[in-house]
Amino acid sequence: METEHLIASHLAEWHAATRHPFLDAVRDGTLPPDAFHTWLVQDYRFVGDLLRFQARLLARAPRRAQPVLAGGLVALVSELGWFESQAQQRGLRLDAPAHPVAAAYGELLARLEHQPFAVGITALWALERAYLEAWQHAAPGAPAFRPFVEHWTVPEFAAYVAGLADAANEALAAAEDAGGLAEQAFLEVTRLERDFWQMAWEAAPPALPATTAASEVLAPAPGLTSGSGRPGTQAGPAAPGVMPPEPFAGTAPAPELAMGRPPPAHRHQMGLAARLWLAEQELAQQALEHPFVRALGEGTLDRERFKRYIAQDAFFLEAFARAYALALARSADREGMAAFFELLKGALDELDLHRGYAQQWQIDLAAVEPAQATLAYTDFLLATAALGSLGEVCAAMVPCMRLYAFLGQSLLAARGDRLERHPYAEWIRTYSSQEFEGLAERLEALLDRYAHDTPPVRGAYHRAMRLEVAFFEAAFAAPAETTG
Ligand code: MP5
Repeated sequence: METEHLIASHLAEWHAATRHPFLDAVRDGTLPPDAFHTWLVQDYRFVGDLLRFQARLLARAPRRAQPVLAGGLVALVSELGWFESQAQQRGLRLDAPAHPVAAAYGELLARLEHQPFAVGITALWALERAYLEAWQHAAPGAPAFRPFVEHWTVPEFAAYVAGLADAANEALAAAEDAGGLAEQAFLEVTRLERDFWQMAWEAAPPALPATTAASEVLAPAPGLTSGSGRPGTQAGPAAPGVMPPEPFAGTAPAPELAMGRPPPAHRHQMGLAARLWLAEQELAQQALEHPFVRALGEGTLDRERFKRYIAQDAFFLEAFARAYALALARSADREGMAAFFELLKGALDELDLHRGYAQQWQIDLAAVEPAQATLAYTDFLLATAALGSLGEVCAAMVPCMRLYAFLGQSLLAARGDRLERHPYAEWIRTYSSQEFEGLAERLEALLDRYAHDTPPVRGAYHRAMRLEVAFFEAAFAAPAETTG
């Protein structure tokens, strides 16, 4: 029996597995925080179980099924990291005990290890295909849930599911006597998929950190659903304490939870931008731990240093905007032009923010003398934009966006999403905002599109990362009295 035939023969069950009020609520933004949190925690556990299952399935896979299973396995490891950073950004913990439905799913996977390969690969295809269709059903998703919808609806994921179908069909054709067991496994998967949504939908309030209100846990950043350009400056709501209803099982969050959020990695085939960012985690951490950034996050940075930094940053941003303009001019297609146009507009908006700062903090932007570190960066950017390939230009520009999104999101998360009476709240809000994350992702998509994994591209990305750290270094080292 073929995979498509399995779905066609059990349409009602399939429908129940892939359509659920949970998914409707993801689409229209009405999903209760508890339901989302429960799903996130339990699905993280599930993916852990799936990883073990898939590793064992790969160990006994026929030669032709190895590539798709191995590729998926690598992606599952990064998916666990992605879950961790999504949870961290939302201030959610992932270490709750298994719900009976998640436990039952884990048991099914364990049982399948003792069944023919054809049965295991059919079950794997079914559960991935169910997720593809379920999240397609929720698309495009309310802004708070969009990263999740995208995660399971990108073309790479659909291609992965198609690859699993091929492997399952080949295995089923080769082992005809496994058909009955495969159909049974397919039905068990569909039932558990339905139960999984239902479990989350009916969730009792999950364990939350003591300082996080349920209403705050959904959005990675304030202003997320405002759709209003720059986030406002008003303080977030005071969070009433919510005590965990039961003791946490397992260990405290691992230290690597503080790692950079990988860009929306196409989990089943990590893009170049995602790989470049992962390769630069050391410099990303160096930037996050830099005394300038740390003091900025804690609100203890002295005003003169901040003013000086803003003045230099305004100078830098003008060059950055010009680099976008050069990239726009060199785009071979309308899509690229439109994307660079929007990014250019984002950079100009950011410059407006600096103009606002300049007024508020009495900085004369016209009188800014660029520092060495600033000139090193702008010269590099403009030279690359003028002479490099379009892929190299993207590689030179992405670090600025991705790093600042990372810094903004990390600094906000470190403060438990609260910025009342913080002198640099607006800076943190800007760079932790969904809008900024969207711009970073947009540029990363252009990098994935135009760049190849070549030494000049890697070199440009790495150089920009180093220049970013040097920029903070200069801002911190600058004598406080000589503000620009
Ligand atoms: C998947 C999932 C898809 N994450 N959770 C459930 C309950 N079913 C299917 O697996 P993957 O590997 O995350 O795409």
